[in-house]
Amino acid sequence: MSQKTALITGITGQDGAYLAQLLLSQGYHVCGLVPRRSTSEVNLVRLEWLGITKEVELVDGDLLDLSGLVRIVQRIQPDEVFNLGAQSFVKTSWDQPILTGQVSGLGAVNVLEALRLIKPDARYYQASTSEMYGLIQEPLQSEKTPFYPRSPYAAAKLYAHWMTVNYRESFDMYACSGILFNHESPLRGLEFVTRKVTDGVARIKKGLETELRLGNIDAKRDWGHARDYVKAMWLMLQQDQADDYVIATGRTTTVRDMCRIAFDYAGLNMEEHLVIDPAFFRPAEVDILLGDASKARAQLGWEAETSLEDMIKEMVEADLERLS
Ligand code: GDR
Repeated sequence: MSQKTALITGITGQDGAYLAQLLLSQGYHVCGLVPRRSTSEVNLVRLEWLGITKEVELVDGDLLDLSGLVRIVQRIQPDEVFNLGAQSFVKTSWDQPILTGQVSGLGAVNVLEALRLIKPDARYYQASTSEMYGLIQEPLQSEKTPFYPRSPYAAAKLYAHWMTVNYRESFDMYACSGILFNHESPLRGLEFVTRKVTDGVARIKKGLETELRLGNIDAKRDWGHARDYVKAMWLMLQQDQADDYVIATGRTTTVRDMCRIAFDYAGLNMEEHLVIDPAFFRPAEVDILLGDASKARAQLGWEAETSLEDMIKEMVEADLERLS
């Protein structure tokens, strides 16, 4: 069989890097879209960390630029396209609601349009999110649970989600939406709470800081490992028919308890260091998320493999090493 070509938007992010690694191990030619503005350098730290920077082909392009996307699709003729690019930090989306709508919402439609025009038989993966459930309508969220977004980010992602469904139904395109619950790793950005915690714990352990400032520690999330979750993305594009899937662990934990796991692992007393700071509260909060991934288990044979404890341990260790 001839080599498959994949295009990943958001390749420089956590999921993009792990997915690129997985696809390379499967023998794909991997292209990654990188938005490059003026002289700013592309952030390759995650691809470097995994040692795969030289194995991927980086293409300059932007989710906001349809004609550029059309040219890229024309040139590389991708078999599979993974749209992971987004303004993905929920809190920032209240400060940048329009940019978030353009990148995380319309950006997906630009990719779908480029494929519809040039390569309608390409398989498309949309990075949808548990944030779309927002103010939860059912205690356990599945593909059938109604959505109730609680941030400009979630509203933008919901638009992209329905457009993915719509392109599948309108144009018979193989377009899938993965509704992924929170997924973390040592490659997670420092703005997200797990990595903020593991980095903060490592700094305190090394004597570089004395406190860790967090917002709402009563929020509960269903946290899995990004390395496990990118496998689900790939599996979704290998089926006979396109469909949407929830990807989650089925366990929910408060930010407080996740934080305690990190402090305990480092042999530190959380109460001595944790400070609650109103600056990190959000205008509207998603209080609790808990995913039901039974459809993915039954149809994709996918299951979360890494426990929260093992993941936090891996992240604390990686942060301690980074600081050494
Ligand atoms: P989330 O992730 O908003 O769920 O979206 P994040 O890690 O930012 O927040 C999780 C929960 O922790 C609470 N929290 C804090 N969060 C941050 N970032 N910083 C803090 O200091 C802090 N203190 C408490 C938050 O209020 C929230 O309840 C992530 C993103 O990756 C999205 O792009 C993705 O779609 C979803 O996960 C699934």
